[in-house]
Amino acid sequence: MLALGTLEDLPADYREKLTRQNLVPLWPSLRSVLPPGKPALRTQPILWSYQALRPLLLQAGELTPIEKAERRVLVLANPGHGLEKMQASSSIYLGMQLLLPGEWAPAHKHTPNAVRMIVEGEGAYTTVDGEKCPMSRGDLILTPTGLWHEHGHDGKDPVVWLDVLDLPLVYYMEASYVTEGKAQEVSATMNERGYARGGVVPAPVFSRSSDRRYPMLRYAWSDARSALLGLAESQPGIDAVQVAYVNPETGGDCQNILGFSALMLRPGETLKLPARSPAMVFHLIEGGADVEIDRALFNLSPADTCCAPGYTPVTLKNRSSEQPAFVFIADEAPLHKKLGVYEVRA
Ligand code: 1HN
Repeated sequence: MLALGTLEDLPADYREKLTRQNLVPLWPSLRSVLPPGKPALRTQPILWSYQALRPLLLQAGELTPIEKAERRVLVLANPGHGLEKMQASSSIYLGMQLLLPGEWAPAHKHTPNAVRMIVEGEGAYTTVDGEKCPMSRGDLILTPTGLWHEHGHDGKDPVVWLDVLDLPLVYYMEASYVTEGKAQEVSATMNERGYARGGVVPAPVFSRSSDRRYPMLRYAWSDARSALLGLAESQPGIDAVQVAYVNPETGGDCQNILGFSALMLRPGETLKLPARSPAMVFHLIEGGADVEIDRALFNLSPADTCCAPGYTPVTLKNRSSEQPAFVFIADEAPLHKKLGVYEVRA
């Protein structure tokens, strides 16, 4: 590839004239915005150990009352983007949130989409669009763009969950903002019960289809886990024992920008994922797994979280030859597919 002219090749007075007119020559920067063959990846493979972050999160509970935090979160930031950017990847934000017994995180709605993956503790709930969603380990709760949400806690022990948002992308788009509100009235609990069996959906008065854009807000871990075990048992030849969290009315991704799935690594299984353009996040729900990303090797224990840049092959390995391991995955695939830049490399 031909070497292009640099800024220094240009006379200083010419460069000054350009700057004064808010003009920039493209050629000195062309190779860096359009590198050959593969993008320049800022996202680094990073592991956030739960054992290391948990005491710091609990300490935040002592240092900062909920009224002074609104959301008490330690952000899982990728140093490749600069910690202050609060990004795990180009489009994924991750944070570990702590809610203590009796605390309340007030209602608001915002343009970025969020999901919560519950990590530990019982008795907390989040109310989304009037639906009260109880939180237990492994449950996935959606807070799609524009829906009111608030969190409460009637239990006895601290509750922690992993927040996954498309905030970096929406912020980059200059489209990120919040609206504060008052406590919601609970109008429904457990709407998801109507969708608890694949293939049958609520059809009131025979008029199929819900008028809700997000008909299902809570995906119980007990259901996802038994779906994975059932899949492993009924289809022993399947490449990957994986289920996607989808909109049960459309079968499509459950949110617009990020995709979510759960993976079971069978005892002794090693799973090689091809290099794909979207970045990915892995959060271990149960068991023990090794994750190899480029030259990085992470040994995940339960509640550990790691991220992989796009265009990079990933190998997942169950450390146990007797027990399955269960992994929650978030990725940027819906975004890449909608924008037409999605790639899988052999
Ligand atoms: C948010 O609304 C929550 O509602 C958590 O719990 C984390 C991070 C950035 C922007 C909004 C929540 C968030 C957030």
